[in-house]
Amino acid sequence: MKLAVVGATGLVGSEILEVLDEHNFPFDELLLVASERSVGKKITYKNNEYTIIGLDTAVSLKPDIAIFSAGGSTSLEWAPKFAEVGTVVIDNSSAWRMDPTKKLVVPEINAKEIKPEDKIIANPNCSTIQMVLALEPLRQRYGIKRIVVSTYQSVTGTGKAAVDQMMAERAGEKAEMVYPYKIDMNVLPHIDVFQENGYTKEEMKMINETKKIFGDESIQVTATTVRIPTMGGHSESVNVEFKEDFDINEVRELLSAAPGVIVQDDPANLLYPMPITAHKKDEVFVGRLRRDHSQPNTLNMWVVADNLRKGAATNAVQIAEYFLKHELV
Ligand code: A2P
Ligand code: 11C
Repeated sequence: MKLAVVGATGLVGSEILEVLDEHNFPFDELLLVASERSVGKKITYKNNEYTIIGLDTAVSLKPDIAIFSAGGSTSLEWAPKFAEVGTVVIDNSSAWRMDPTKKLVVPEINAKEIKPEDKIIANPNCSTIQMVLALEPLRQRYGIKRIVVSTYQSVTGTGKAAVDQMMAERAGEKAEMVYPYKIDMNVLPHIDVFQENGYTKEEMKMINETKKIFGDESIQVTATTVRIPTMGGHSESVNVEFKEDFDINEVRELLSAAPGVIVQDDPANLLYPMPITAHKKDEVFVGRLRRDHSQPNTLNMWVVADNLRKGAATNAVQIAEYFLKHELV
């Protein structure tokens, strides 16, 4: 089993290495791949020293699985080259997500759709993954009509340079600007680029990816995505209208039994999900469960997950584990 991590020097790449270690992912050989700027640099991982290699070299070594997290343009250009030599590519970028020939996978929801001939699998956007995972058990039971989501997203979603901007601002130092405005002590109602329809690309990802993962174009979704000066994970206020009415205790039971979901909902004891407690955890945390009394069949929930974990690295590693478990590589 030869595994490549493309973008190994980045925030998601480093998280992938951590998750592989924690999950005892069984590889015989590990290829760490980054841009030409990093080729030749050394990384110590699990007491072994690895030399960063470039994409050309990595393709020539024909890994069985390559987990990509090096941006959309790298994926668009290189994922097909890996697929051509027989590598299964699990891609964290948005490059292939809405391609009708590619599967968009959250393993707990739709891994069964994966076929042996699938060579490029798309990992959804972080803010989409945590929302759909928390909604899936409720969708199965009550059916979903409409979702209204507002997000509070960590700077880690943008990458290393954004974390550096926030920390420099916090330290009163001159910051390299990644965002159009200061991010520390501020809130930006703006993630990714604005589209002609007035929504940002991040908002449209949440809308389109949710329908694709649930395999249901009839679900109505609207989103406002917001960057806040925090690090441990993304938070989301989710208002969901079901087709059928629900019982709030049953909602709690369904969520408590759902794989990968942890209910933290005890307001009397001030227990609710927060990025600081979700940080470095693989699960999605759900709390503030309460009926929306302003219309029938509608629930409010607060959903938090480490965006670099279940939102990116963990989900990708779980897809790789699915391929191994089902002998698809
Ligand atoms: P490098 O460190 O050599 O620039 P982040 O999102 O945290 O900034 O990380 C991006 C990751 O993607 C890094 O590992 C980065 O490598 C890698 N990367 C960026 N551009 C390319 C490219 N053209 N080819 C391969 N890897 C790339
Ligand atoms: C953010 N969701 O928090 C973005 C990061 O499509 O994979 C991930 C972008 C993507 O900024």
